[in-house]
Amino acid sequence: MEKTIFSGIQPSGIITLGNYIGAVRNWSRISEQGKGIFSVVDLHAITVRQDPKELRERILSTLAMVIASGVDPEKNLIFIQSHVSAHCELSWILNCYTMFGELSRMTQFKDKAQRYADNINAGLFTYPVLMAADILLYDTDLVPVGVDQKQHLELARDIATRMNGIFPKLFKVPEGYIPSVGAKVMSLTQPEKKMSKSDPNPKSYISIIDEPDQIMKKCRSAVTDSENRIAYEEGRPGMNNLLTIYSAMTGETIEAAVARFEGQGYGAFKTAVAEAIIAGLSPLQQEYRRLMADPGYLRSVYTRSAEEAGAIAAKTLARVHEQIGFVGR
Ligand code: ATP
Ligand code: LTN
Repeated sequence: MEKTIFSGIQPSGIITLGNYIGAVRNWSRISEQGKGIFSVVDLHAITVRQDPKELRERILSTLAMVIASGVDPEKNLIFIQSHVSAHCELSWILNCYTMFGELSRMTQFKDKAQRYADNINAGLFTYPVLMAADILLYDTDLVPVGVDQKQHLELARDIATRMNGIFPKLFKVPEGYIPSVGAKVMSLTQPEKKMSKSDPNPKSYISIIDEPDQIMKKCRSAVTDSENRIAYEEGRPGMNNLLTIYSAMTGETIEAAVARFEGQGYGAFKTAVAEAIIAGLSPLQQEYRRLMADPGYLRSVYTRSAEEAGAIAAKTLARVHEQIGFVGR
């Protein structure tokens, strides 16, 4: 049986090198093992305030970036979450089988509640339940994500397992797929924090559409340390992060990269990291520009994908309604 792969990305900024290495580029790689269903999760994005005009533009540019990153729209579905209403419908049902205490333990909620202290809305709290609905609607086998989503994925598995205990075989329990290198790319300015596309400081991240000279500048000013030795070691988050990025972009192991740069200064190393990023992103950037110039094509991808995804999701939702005791339409 062909595997189903599902993942999502928020249109909350421009896709960063962290999103790309940790998640999106793996979408195309593992979707070769089966059917990929990928979503631009606009419903998740509004858990934080968004400007409507910017949000609309970002939903489309995020979709284009996903395609440019290698996900083939002929073989996979790439849709906009709000176009498939079953996500909200299943989310409500799952809410009733999710405990307040479980959601209170989610570290992303605790972090975001601190960061957006003036807007701790109920959506921010129940965010992981909507994510569970996204995954469970498609009887997903594999969920490619960065390590920051591991806790949410565990919760989705817990909800599925709990409901299966009440309603036998209701859901398929999904597995995560977290890459061995680059599952958590760190901020360039505060390397103890993860690189995040909604970081207010653009120097902290590399967006996948940054120009070569911006990439060079950001890498050269990345925070490291004063050890002046290129090595992957405990307690050196800035250095370790640059080595991880280099390894992820070139395919060379971290050990081989350390050997290659032995005895060289930070300047030469940072330049080489920037060059590896520029070379790796260049084909993607060309494809992105081509796609953005063709809104009709993007529209055809998200319309067709939402139709197909909607049909699968409707079946799952009907199965859930039936088992929990609702009256069919
Ligand atoms: P936001 O800053 O708005 O919270 P984000 O940059 O954290 O967004 P998401 O849209 O929440 O990005 O995540 C999309 C995917 O990218 C997820 O699978 C997530 O695990 C992965 N991801 C996000 N940041 C990183 C990172 N720094 N390193 C590796 N993977 C990441
Ligand atoms: N919460 C994820 C985005 C996301 C997702 C999903 C990932 C929403 N729904 C379903 C995998 C599967 C995040 O990256 N913050």
